Amino acid sequence: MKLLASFTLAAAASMLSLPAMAQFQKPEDAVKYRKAAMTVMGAHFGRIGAMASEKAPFDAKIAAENAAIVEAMSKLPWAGFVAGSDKGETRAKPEIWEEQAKFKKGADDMQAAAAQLNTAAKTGNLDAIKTAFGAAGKSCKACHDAYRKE
Ligand code: ASC
Repeated sequence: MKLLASFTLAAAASMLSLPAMAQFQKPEDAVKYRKAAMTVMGAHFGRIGAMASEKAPFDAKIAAENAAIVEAMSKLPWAGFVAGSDKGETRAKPEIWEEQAKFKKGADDMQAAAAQLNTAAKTGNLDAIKTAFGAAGKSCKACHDAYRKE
């Protein structure tokens, strides 16, 4: 019986996506979580950006490592946008919770762009990386312009 229960639990857990498993005690924890995810994503995105803009020497292996992290991180911030977390230490605009479909589309577009950047980085082709980096940057900016306070 115990065994069956643990199998059932394991099966249920495996159906949950990683971001959905993020649970928060209080809204401030959700704010911290999403900011942390964005910060890590931005750091690794920036390392690719330095190569894309030729401010840093191009190294295909480093680009690929960073793009894989960006893609993984791109899935995480969204679980942190829980209801009631538009207050406190956040620049998130209330529109996020008023325009959920539009916000989700922006989030989906960014995740797709991050996946494409990762695909491009795996080819080791700098031109492909530049193109994908530009598109990904636009997808970041679209939501920041619409949903982030100055
Ligand atoms: C980054 C970062 C962002 C985006 C955005 C793209 O590296 O921290 O917020 O790229 O500037 O336009």
